[in-house]
Amino acid sequence: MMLWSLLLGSSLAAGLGGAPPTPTVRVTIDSSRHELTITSGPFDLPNMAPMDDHAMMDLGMSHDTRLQRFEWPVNGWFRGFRVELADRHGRPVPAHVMHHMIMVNFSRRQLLYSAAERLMGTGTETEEVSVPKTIGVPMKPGMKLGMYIAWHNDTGQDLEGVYLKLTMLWTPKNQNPQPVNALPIYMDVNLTVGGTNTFDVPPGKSSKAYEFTLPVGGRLLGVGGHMHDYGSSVRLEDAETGKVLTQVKAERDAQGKLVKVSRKLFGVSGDGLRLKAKHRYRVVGEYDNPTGELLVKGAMASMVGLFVPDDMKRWPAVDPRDPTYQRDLASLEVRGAAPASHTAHGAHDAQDVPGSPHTGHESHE
Ligand SMILES: [Cu+2]
Repeated sequence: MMLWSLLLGSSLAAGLGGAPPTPTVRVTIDSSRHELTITSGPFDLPNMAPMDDHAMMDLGMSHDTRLQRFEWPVNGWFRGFRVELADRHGRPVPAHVMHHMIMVNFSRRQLLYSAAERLMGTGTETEEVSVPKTIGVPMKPGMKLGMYIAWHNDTGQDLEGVYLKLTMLWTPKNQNPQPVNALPIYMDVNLTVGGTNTFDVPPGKSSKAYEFTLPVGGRLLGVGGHMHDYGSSVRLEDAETGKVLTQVKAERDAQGKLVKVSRKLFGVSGDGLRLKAKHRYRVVGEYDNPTGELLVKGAMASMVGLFVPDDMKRWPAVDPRDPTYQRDLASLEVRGAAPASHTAHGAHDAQDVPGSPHTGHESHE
């Protein structure tokens, strides 16, 4: 609380000079409440046009900040977060000004991909998220994290010296019984690590699929999905039997545009959805495009969830020399680096959709 007001005070002073502020990130620990506070800013956010016009997305009306790095400081399990925004006068800023925020954990690999873990992602719709204390994402001091934010200020006024305050809840190492290790899992139908995950959608019904195996078995506790307009569903299948294991469905309006994507919870205390090691699975995205036109790079389809591995020791290690992993790092490094990068993305209109998680692989900006 104290730090928060100090930071606001110093930004007020710095903001008067006219030069754009240099955002920094600070981490404070509240050991009694088991909360970390990540304070990022100040950011000057000029007012922008509303983003209901999809064409504006193409023009890069919102875009990512550069990656801000910090180290996770405590031993325990990450179990939730909340986000608050304030301007340089300490006045609350509407939460939707933060379009999305992605947290990357460079110290751990993703289960499916040779890419850094996306520890969390949040969009305009999620201000507060937590899981029961019986589960959590295992974290160690010194883990290298990085975050980036996409702002979209459509409040009608320029905002100066905006700070994002992210509170991360953790469960301490000495909790008894210890939480079950639950890690993010990301399954995309068309991801090129370090590149893009968009694909073309022909008129009518179509689908796109990606097959994978897991190096360690475990259970899925719940899943959500991400699709764009005209998406119908994302499902997970047993690729060896063809059996559908779970799916999330799009709620669409009369024109087929995405309203929201459903979620599935398998119960944190139950067995969840069991997935076996070295067994072939398939994630499949279904589209039904009524426009009669090919939508070039118009689609994404992915499923995200929490996965409890049977053996944490068999979680694949980061291989810093792997070219795929290096491409992922390079793509993160250039985020927000050059204004020119804001011209190269496809139309995107799904990130305001509730239940549409952000994974940090999208070229959404
Ligand atoms: Cu997308």
